[in-house]
Amino acid sequence: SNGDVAKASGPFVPTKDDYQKVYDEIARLLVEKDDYDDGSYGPVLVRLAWHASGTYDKETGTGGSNGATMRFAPESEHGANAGLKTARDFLEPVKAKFPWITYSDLWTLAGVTAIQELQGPAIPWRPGRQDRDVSACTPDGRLPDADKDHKHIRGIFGRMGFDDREIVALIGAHSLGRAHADRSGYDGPWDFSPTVFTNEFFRLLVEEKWAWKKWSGPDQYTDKTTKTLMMLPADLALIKDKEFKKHVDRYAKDSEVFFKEFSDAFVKLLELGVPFTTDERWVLKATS
Ligand code: ZEM
Repeated sequence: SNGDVAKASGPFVPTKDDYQKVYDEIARLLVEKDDYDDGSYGPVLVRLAWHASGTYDKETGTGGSNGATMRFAPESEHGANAGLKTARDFLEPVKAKFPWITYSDLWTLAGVTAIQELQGPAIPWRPGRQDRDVSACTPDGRLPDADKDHKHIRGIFGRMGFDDREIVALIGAHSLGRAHADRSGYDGPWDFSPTVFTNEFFRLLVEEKWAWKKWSGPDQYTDKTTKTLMMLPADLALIKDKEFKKHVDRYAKDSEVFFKEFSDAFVKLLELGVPFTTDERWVLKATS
């Protein structure tokens, strides 16, 4: 009938099921492509979602996940984004299979997928981001430096609109992944299970003794017990600052509280500056 023709030729409006298919494809590739780093692209996908979103400036409304401007130089060349091409390239086959999804939605959804598949908290997510062109690239310097203190951290995250509690919760993502000498210059994982989302980052931060690593690379800390783990100067700022430390202690003690507060803060991070047209968020189903 004519009705069917009109329906078939109308604009494709993806549903929750369509986004679940994208989620499932990312999850499938995470398992299939396990010959990378500690066995998962998950951590670098989380970092991509964070660096795509963490450029937000609440005063000007610029930056944030809406736009996916890290596709373009100069943003792709910013020092902070070194190594994230790995994550963007990982997602290209997904974009090819589901061309209707914007890069901005795909990159944030990939961060959500990675956290859930690596046994982290449920992260409610919604689509609606639009890709923008090179003119929307953000200036360098909006992401935090690893060699700075609590004042720098509060300044950077305050510009996005985060308070102390949210800042500490978010940096708990360092439970995942590692630093790479050929990317940031730093080297090593923060904990013993870099492909499982846990509160171990916080537990180790307070329970382990951290000493300067003796090496020719940038100043970083190593654990006195095994000398196999690392902390950035910015990570140590979370226990040197009294207000930050309160939250580190809470999260070290209680994984459930950390999971809940991380989820809330990560949802907020991924939505900074996005002109959504829907209030509804979905928790897409994890594979296990
Ligand atoms: Zn990170 N991060 N980050 N971070 N990050 C690295 C790696 C990862 C800081 C930082 O300088 C660095 C948040 C906050 C902050 C992840 C997630 C999140 C690395 C190592 C550095 C240097 C990069 C490399 O060499 O590959 C600083 C200074 C931060 C705040 C003060 C927040 C917030 C995050 C998410 C919510 C993740 C998952 C990684 C691991 C990436 C990987 O490839 O394994």
